[in-house]
Amino acid sequence: MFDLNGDKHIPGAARVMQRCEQLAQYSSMSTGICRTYLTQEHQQCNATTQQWMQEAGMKSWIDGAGNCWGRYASANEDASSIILGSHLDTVPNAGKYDGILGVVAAIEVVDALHRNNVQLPFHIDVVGFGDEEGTRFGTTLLGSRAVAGQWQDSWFALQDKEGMSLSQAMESFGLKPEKVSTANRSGDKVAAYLELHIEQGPILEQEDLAVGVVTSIAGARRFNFTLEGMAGHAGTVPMNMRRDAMVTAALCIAQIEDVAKNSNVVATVGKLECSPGSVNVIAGKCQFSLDIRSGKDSDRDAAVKSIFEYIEQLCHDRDINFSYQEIHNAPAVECADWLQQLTAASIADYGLKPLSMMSGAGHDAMVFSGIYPMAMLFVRCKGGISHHPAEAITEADVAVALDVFLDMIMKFEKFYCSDS
Ligand code: HGY
Ligand code: MN
Ligand code: MN
Repeated sequence: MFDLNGDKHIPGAARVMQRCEQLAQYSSMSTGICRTYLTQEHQQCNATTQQWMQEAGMKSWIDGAGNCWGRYASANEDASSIILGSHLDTVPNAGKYDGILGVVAAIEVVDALHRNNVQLPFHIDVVGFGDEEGTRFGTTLLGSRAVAGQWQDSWFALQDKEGMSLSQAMESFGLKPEKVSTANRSGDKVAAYLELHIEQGPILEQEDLAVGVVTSIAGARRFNFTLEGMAGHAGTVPMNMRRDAMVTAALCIAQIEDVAKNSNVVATVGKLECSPGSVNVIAGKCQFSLDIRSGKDSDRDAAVKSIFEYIEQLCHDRDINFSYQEIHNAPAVECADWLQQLTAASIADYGLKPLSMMSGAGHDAMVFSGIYPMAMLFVRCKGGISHHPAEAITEADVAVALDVFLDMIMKFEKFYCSDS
């Protein structure tokens, strides 16, 4: 393990827990947590995060996409950076730790370096991405994709449920849409991107381990489907003459579950809207979402093909018009071997079994695959619950994760040189 002038442990776990509580207050919900991209809650969260970064000895700035950065500079101005990142936005009615823990823990690690006046051959850049979940505008990973140089100008026209466009939201946040490309760091000297994140699954708890090594991140595809039949009087239209969009959607959704249960994928229909939405009117229109993922893109794409074949045939048979929009498509990615070894070495030096696992959840780290070497450190969460207010971690596990994460930074150069 690292040795910061004999300081074997970072005292910051309690402060990390308290700071996650504090950021949870920045929410658009009166009870519950919802913080979405380019909102006033995002603004408040950035301001507090910047203050903590500055207190930890970092220079801090907001980039052209609204991401919050801090740099703990190396004495060597020309040094490469190690980026420690995760996201500050949430899903609706979220837990306190998905994304947020990774940003707050990274600041705590830098604070330990700063307090012990540790000089590194690398800059440490901490980033809190403004949008990973895609809650407000539907398309995900907007913040990290801006940094990766993958911003698409077509996104400016995306609208939230109030009809505000992404470009209008950027302007109201104080950003200039035409300057979003200034967030692009894909050409910078970056030695690695590392992300500490809750597991959002049950494995570490089952194995009674505080932390784990991530091998790969599942590839996800997301769709919005629209089925259009014919609204009609619930009392007078005979059953064999109906073009009922709701029943057709229900059959599709049941089939999606059946395909997923018999494939190497997970599939979720999380959103369903039908209209006109009256008890005595046959539903003329139904819209629903599909999120489908796998560790193997070919398995995922085969399942998508099977689902589409079923829906197209069913809609033909029931005289329903079927249309769709694919709103997200990210391939499964592998974490860099040498960074997995670094992570495992720090976990082992802490005296724990380094357990490796795939991430079924998507993360900002996946955006940087092929751009920077990337890796993730998972932290146990209670019952594997996430995207839910019951999301929970322990201060003891955070203490372990902080020590391991700091140790990874202290060991980094040895592993980096061995790979380059
Ligand atoms: O959906 C996901 O996997 C991530 O939490 N955005
Ligand atoms: Mn999430
Ligand atoms: Mn997340």
